[in-house]
Amino acid sequence: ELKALIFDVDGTLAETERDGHRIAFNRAFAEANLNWIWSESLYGELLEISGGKERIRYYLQQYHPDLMEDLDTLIPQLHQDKTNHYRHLLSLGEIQLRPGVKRLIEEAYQEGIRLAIATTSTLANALALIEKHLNPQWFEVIAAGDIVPNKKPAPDIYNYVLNKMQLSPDQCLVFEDSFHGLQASFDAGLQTVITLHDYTKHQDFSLASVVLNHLGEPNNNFKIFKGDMNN
Ligand code: XBP
Ligand code: MG
Repeated sequence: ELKALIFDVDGTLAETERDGHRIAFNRAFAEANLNWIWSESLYGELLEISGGKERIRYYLQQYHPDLMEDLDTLIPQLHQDKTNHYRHLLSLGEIQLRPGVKRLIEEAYQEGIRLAIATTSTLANALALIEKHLNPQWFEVIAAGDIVPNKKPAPDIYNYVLNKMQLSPDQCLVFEDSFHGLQASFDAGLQTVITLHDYTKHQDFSLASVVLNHLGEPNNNFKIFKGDMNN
């Protein structure tokens, strides 16, 4: 029996990456007088690495391996500045929810289906989006960022949510947008609905239960459907 829905944030609740996180990273770099600019296409590449701090470190290893700065100080500072810029962008209402997200979450809540968040991004960032467009109190667990040692594609964040809610994987349904997210949920034994967007539409989603363009109507084309979600 379905007891809970578990949502990823970035890419799933809203398309936060290109016009949100990416812009915030670039603002933090510019303020620190660093001439690093993450273009849309470069950012697509960098999304291979989950977590903002991890992403900056990866970028430096790839593109500025000669950098002499103390990265253990620089990265957390840049990332804190980036978080502030991101929260500011969200507070302005620059980032909207994806189609159907609010309706699904509201209706599930009203039906007594339990709700949770499982995200790689920083808690402050996840909350900024949820406070702006939804209601943090609807979610029994908001699991984010560094709360577990290993970020997605590791299953840790999903195992954490299952443990907190005292539910088994077959009582839950996950909503994700990326290959990394799907790997994480799959390895935790969970069934997953994927909603596609530009950064992830070419990824391999063969482990998903359903792959959709989005959760809205009327043009909610089924791309792939396999397995019986009622099981
Ligand atoms: C989201 C992430 C995050 C965001 C940036 O992945 O990987 O790192 O890009 O947020 P998912 P932070 O949707 O799989 O959770 O800078 O706060 O990490
Ligand atoms: Mg995501």
